[in-house]
Amino acid sequence: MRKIYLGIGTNLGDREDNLRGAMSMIREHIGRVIKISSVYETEPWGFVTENSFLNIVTEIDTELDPYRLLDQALMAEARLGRVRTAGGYRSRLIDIDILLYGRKIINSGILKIPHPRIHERRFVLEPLNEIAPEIVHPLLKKKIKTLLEECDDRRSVERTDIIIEEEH
Ligand code: PH2
Ligand code: MG
Ligand code: MG
Repeated sequence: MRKIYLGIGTNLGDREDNLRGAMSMIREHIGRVIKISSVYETEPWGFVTENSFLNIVTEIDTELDPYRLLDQALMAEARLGRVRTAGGYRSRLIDIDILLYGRKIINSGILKIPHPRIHERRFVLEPLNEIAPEIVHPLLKKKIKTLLEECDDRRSVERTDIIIEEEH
């Protein structure tokens, strides 16, 4: 059983509904949900669009190995209606990214763990810091709270009152 962190983002359609759909796919196909961050309204990073994002980070216990996990994340995105096109970043209904998989490091053509841009993105670091400030990035060897302090991304990241799931 491994502790993993997934980053989830959406900037098209009913964004709250997309986040709820992603969490229910994760429960069904990926593992046990341990923690979910608040929902953050975030400015697009790396491309220009009118549509701002909602982002969350979730901690999961999974029995899937990293490649099975990747398959399941891609399948969940597809079932939630995501259509992938070639080229740069595009607006999307849902994106489910593997941020961390225990302390594992993987650097293959199709899978890079930790996610290579965690430390450059406030839309990832703010929610991750909310649920896991003390975990150490296995390559950068720094705590998430330190990466957040050192992050120079100044795009807006605002915590919202949106409830994705009631406590249970
Ligand atoms: N995802 C991207 C590119 N840019 N910007 C925000 N605010 N949130 C995202 O989830 C996001 C992004 C690529 O996956
Ligand atoms: Mg992404
Ligand atoms: Mg992705």
